[in-house]
Amino acid sequence: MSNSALTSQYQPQEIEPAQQQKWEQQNRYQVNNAASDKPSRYLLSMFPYPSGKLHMGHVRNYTISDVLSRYYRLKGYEVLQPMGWDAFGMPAENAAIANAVAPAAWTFSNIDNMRAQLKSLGLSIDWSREFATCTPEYYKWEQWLFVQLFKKGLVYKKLSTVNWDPVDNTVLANEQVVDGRGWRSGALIEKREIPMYYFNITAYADELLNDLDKLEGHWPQQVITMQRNWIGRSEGMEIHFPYTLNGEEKTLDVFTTRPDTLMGVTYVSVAAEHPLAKHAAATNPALQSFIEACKKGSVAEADLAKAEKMGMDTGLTVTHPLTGEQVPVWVANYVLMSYGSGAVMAVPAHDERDFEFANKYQLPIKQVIDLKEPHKQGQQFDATTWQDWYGDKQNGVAINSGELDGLNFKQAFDNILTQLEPKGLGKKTINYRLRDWGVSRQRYWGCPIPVINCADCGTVPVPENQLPVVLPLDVVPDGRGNPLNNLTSFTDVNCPCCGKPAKRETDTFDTFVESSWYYARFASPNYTDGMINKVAADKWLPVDQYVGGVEHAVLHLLYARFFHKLMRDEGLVQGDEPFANLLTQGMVLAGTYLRENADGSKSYYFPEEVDIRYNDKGQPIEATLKADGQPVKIGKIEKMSKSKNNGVDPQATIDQYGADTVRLYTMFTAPVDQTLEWIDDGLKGPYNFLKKVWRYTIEHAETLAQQSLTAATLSVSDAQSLSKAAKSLRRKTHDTIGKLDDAFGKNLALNTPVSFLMELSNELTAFDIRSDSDLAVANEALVTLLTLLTMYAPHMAEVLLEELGIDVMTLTYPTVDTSALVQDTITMVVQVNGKIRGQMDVAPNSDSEWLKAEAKQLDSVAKFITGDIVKEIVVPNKLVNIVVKA
Ligand code: ANZ
Ligand code: ZN
Repeated sequence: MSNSALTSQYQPQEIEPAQQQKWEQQNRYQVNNAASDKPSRYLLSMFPYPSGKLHMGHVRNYTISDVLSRYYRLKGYEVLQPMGWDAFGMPAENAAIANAVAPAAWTFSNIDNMRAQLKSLGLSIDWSREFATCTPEYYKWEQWLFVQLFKKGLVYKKLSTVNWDPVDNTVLANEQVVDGRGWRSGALIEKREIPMYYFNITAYADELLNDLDKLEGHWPQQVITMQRNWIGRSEGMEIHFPYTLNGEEKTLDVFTTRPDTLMGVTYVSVAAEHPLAKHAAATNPALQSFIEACKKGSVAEADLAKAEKMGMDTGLTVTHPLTGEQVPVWVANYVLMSYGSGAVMAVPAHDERDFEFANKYQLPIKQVIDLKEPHKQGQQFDATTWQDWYGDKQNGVAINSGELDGLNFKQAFDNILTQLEPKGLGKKTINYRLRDWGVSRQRYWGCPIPVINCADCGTVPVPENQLPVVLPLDVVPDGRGNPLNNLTSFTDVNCPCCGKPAKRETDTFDTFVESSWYYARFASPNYTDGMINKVAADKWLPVDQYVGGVEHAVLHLLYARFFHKLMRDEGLVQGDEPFANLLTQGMVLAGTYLRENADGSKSYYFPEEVDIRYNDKGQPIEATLKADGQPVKIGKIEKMSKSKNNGVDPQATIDQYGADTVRLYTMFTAPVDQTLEWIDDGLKGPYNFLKKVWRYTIEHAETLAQQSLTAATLSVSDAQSLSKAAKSLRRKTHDTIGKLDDAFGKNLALNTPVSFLMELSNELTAFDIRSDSDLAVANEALVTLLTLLTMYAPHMAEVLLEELGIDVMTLTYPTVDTSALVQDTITMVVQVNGKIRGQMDVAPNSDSEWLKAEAKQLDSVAKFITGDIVKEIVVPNKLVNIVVKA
């Protein structure tokens, strides 16, 4: 029974912190790893980098998984929703350089701030599982896995090129190189080759590709496609072009997906780094400088595709494997050393890049594919429409190709293979665009790579009983190299093999390593006997629903999928995939206000700095700067970002309206996977909705108290004899229960339920209580509304349910009373010549003839039937229209 302690005013600032404190004291959202009869559900949002401040993207991300978590709890699931920190990475080092504060101190104080902000959102998180990836308790286990993989040969060391800043004596990440210069020193960047560690992800390429089939329908199609393209499987042939060098027989190997065009090869092109190019350059200074120029440019594939085709003849030739003719070898800037074998058999008639190149350097073009399609028959090959001739494996047949003539792609492929394979000049191969994953970073703030370099024994993994290799914390990087290199207490060790003095590796892991397995660690975050406790992993994994930004569609998800398979092969986890379902939430956008400066640059202003006039749709139409009263331009609606000054601070918004309103607003404004355009004014709608529900509940509680009734025991009896209005409210109540269930369970539509709840609330507050049974119906509607609202506005909904004397600990998802959904009468409109003249209450789906007769008998209708009836139209369950001759 309520003893109404609540005021009639909705005050989120009062109730929210109190609720959060209560949940914490009750350990409400803590789950354990013991077996249970309840089904389990693991909901995970991509964990944040502790930058220090929550942004709206976080709010949206975490609210989505929280609403789902609360839904599954109501449905009787045991729900795990954890939170942690992706805590290594460059921003901490940059902050250290700027403010001379140790990265660890900076990171942990940021974590404290962000944890408090997350808690103020009222997320139902099991905080007992929280961890930061920068702690040795966590990264010990990725060092351990690295050592296992090293032993298995799934990790190896290879020379690779890095950006070297010769002034700061440091390796720079690509984003630290601005216009070819170091971001701090301004020095011209050089390329250097240094040894790096690689994870052999290509060994899993086929599995990573094939298992995408299992995710079909559970992940956004776009993400699956991006993963497929990134892995980039190509089936083709490796073809060998023989040549003699200094009396030695050699072959130049090319990878091609179109061996059927072999007879159209007019030259062969190799990458600038190709050994044959180097060989030719030794005696050709012009070629040497061309090769040097090629190396300077960007190595990004996208840039190469855009760059102008450039090349140079090496003067060397190789032998065509079918005709025995000599084919010239060119160096070309569009050939990648890292793909296939770094050499291409050029077929300018049927490949766009070769075509462009051949035209530029006047190399011959030879058509070797014709099309079976009748309209193409006999048409002369036209260089400008070469695309029409290219790539049509289904319809193309070989021409100008000797004995291959008339064969289609498949036939030509097989024919060439049978000719070349016995001579060792060709074999079937599969190539992947995917490269092995280079994980070495020459940075301090990361997980130390657990190896020791010994002059005698080489690369020695740190023995398991010496793990973790702990990162020293009392270090402040200054931007000049990795400070670990100067820390002899860290570097100087004895070789675990021979005992002689050796050097510890100072490179650290790419931070993608930490984020590749955190989801699994959440099952047993404090486990000290291994990477993952198998019992816990079996209970919780895979993640049932993963929620995050589409910007992680390629790398993070690919690496996590790879790690899951590595851990599976270590016997740590079951199943092949880490994330059963994926939801990629849309970005949060906001309007921008700016001025264009004389030099073409733009100054962006915060909305607070601007006076804005809105039209009645809430769109800004005019803005002036408060400081000078002069106009500013209303810019585009863009992703919230620091550079555009259009970020809305979640904390300020929570302080003003309360978390429940912010949660409702972010869920209700747009479908979860689409962009959300933030409009401050928009918060008023959900806020007023909550206020109204609050007021209604307080009044309802008073009514119950006056009659010595309780909400928990009051129930609707004899539902069949209710008034029409009461039946209609009951129908709305039960309809809403079902609709929300569908929205959550089937479509992950989290926006529409809010409108359904608002509709239910409107119908409830408009409902006139005239009897005891009416009161019971209103009570049922209200309890249902509040129960469903616990998902979106958990603080307020729980406080109000308790006010009504309902035990929130045993709350379950309401069940639909299907009998309440049955509509025993419906109201149909009657028109004469299209004008509404009356209405009638009838049984749904009544017979049309009967309806027409009934309609004509209504007094209000009959008096307008003044002439002959020419037509009678019945729209089932809606209207009857009688057309009368004038
Ligand atoms: C002859 C040919 C004829 C080709 C034709 C295409 C069309 P995907 O499908 O992406 O695997 N290629 C091979 N190695 C290369 C390298 N290192 N750098 C740049 N290009 C390279 O691409 C395979 C095709 O890309 C191969 O098939 C080869 O050109 C080229 F009508 O060989 B093709
Ligand atoms: Zn040694």
